[in-house]
Amino acid sequence: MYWQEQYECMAREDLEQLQLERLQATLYRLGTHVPFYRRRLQEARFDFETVTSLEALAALPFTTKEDLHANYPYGLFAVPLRDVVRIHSTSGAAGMTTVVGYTRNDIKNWADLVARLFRAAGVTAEDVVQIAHDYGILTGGLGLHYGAERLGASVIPISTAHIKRQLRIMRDFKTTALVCTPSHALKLVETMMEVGLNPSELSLKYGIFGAERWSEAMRAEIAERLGIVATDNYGLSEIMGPGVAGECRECHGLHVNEDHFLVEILNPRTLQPVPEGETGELVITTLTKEAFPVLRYRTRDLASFLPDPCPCGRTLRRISRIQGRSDDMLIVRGVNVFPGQIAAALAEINGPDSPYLIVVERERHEDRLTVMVEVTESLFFDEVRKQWALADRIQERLATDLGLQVQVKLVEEKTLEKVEGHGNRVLDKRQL
Ligand code: DLL
Repeated sequence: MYWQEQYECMAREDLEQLQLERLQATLYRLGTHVPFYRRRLQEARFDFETVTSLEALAALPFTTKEDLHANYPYGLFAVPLRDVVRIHSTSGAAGMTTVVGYTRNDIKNWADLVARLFRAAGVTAEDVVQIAHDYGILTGGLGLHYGAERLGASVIPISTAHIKRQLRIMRDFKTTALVCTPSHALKLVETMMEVGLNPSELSLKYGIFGAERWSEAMRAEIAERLGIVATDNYGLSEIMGPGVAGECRECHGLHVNEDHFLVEILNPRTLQPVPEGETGELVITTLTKEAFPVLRYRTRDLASFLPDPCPCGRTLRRISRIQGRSDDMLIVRGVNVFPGQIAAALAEINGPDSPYLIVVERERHEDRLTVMVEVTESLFFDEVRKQWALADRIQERLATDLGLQVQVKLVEEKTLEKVEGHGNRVLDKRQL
């Protein structure tokens, strides 16, 4: 049931010693190889000699998404590109994209950490693992793929398209583990009903779900309708991708891979630790990353620590499910979307002050993002062709910037004032 028992079940004292040594090495790497961090550490009057315990972390500077953007694309890499064997990225226009790199050793560690989460969920080398995350520049597909292969499972890299084909393959290839977002799993269940495929015709035993927020109610529904054990796993590209934390078969909290990541939970306003068990923002420091180490990265994801110990025997601390965000990021079909990206594109195309509203809905388990844009009276009553051309331009631009198909609806001036929830320009109608 373990993949790397010596680390997953390590005595706390030994783990903390290992973390300290790895933190020292990471700080050295950052301070000597990355000018941005050298400056930050100098500004904080940091002295390597003072890092004699993990408490030293509290005095170190934070890293934010804005820092990553300001150093686009390679400014925060700690090794020359010749040592980088993989590059991933999040969606976004140039300057709003996060670019991350991996050395060969980073890829090896990543595969092991993902193998841990598969193993913790019950998956073994005997299993047939079908991965329905996007196999592209995002970290989900390839990250999970390498981990499942490392475990020795038979991996089907089905990716996200052609839902009926996914089902046929799942039945014919006798898939035992389904890996995707929770909403994609529900979409599969619904399509099964439509095409008359009975879950008993499948060989599924495990569902390994992550990349977006979900609830216990969703877990119960997926588990029951597919007859599987459904576990949650969490990760983010800035830190590594999937494999940062994952649930064991207790299905009660996600074990953080603490030998590779140092996690703090802080009050997002005061940036001080929250009292034990309370919810705050996850702040993560990488301990082994070579190409793209990060110091105290503010993830903006909200969670709490769960009390020790876990009956599974792992000593790695657990966090709760992700309960929300401390910023306005949305996740739409597994893709991170910042309302600011949409605002910037609209400002360029339709003028800086044009009112808009972003509406996110989940219909038949599929997310839909619609951007409503107010246009001047003259255009609204003008030729339909001109309206279409504008809507097309916005749609194309957003598809490029976000990596996501978006619906664009042009509306008459002053329409949006009347829409409920307009205050923050985002109306998220999904019930999670
Ligand atoms: O979503 C990595 C991943 C892929 C994790 C596949 C698990 C499975 P990003 O695209 O950088 O990376 O998005 C990271 O997604 O900051 C969270 O807000 C959210 N997120 C990821 N996993 C979970 C989860 C991948 N289990 C952002 N529950 C993170 C809730 C999640 N939110």
